Amino acid sequence: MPALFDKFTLKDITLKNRIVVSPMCQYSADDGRVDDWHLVHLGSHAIGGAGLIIGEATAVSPEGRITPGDSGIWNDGQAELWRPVIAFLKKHGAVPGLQIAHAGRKAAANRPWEGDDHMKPDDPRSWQPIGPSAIAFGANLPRVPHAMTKDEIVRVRGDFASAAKRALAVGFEWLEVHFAHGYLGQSFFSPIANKRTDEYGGSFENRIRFLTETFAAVREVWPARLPLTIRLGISDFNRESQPIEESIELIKRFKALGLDLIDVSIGFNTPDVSGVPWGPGFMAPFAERIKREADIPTAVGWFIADPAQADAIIRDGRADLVMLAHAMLDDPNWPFRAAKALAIPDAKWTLPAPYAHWIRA
Ligand code: 536
Repeated sequence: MPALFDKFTLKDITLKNRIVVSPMCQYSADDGRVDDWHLVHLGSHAIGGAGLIIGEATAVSPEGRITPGDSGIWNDGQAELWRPVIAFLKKHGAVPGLQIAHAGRKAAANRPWEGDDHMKPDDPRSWQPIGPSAIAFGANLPRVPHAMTKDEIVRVRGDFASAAKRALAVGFEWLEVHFAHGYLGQSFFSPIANKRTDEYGGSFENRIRFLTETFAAVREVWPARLPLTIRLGISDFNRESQPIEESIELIKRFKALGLDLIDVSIGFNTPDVSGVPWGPGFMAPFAERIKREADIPTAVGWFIADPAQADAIIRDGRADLVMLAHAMLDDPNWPFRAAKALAIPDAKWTLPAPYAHWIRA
């Protein structure tokens, strides 16, 4: 079995190790436009030694933003601004990836540090959220979404494909479609959020239709030589959630449509997350089951911070990649720290030469 610091090849892309910087919303873009904040934030992780760095959930349309500060890729000008970020990541040995997203009924929220709740509907910065059904998430996100028409479903599917085309044009080499955390894609799959009575709701076949059609539209424009992944919320860990067996069947369908890897995450379609078995690496056993039953490479995250645990997840074959978020903010040089902890030879060369040459050990 490989280990944390072994290479990983998927399609034509090889990562120098199994450490991935998970997409982390910065809520710091102006009209979807990334800037020097994103360059320094993501650049610090390239310096730190991560193999793959995935840019934050980036909206495929203006109403798909979680907050007014989300990055967007619904026009070419926004896409162009990623070029310096991509160039820096590549120059320092990290593969540049992007997560494309639509927040659905969880859209039009305040930045977390400004309330983490829906903006007031009469706030001039706000907009009408959309979703599969006119059912609010609840709690801090009480706004009732507009139930999407079929024309809107077709439009958003096209928005995802256009976003993927732009991501490719500016040089991203890895693309992740966000179908987790109660956002639009995942909310179509969830019987909690989706009560439609047309061909996009009800049965398993109907609830997966928006996701499979959207994924197929993205795969059509994203080249076969580059990895295309999905972050899927496999369960809400409550009685109303779709069963995990349905998620595994859906992953098999995605695989048949050209999915290269599944990034295993949680549903979060309701504010009540009391059933989630929280703890460092709690998703790893689910990733392992999916890897085995759907026969597909997996990535897994959630509170993984201990190098020995990250290494064990790879060595035990539970996942092919580990996704780190909080741990990377705690220490952007986490890969270097992990290399030392795991007694990797020449650990200091996890860092670029201008840093490594100073380090004695
Ligand atoms: C983590 N989050 C994920 C986000 C933004 C908000 C925080 C995303 O995917 N864009 C999270 C997910 C689910 C439950 C708690 C925390």
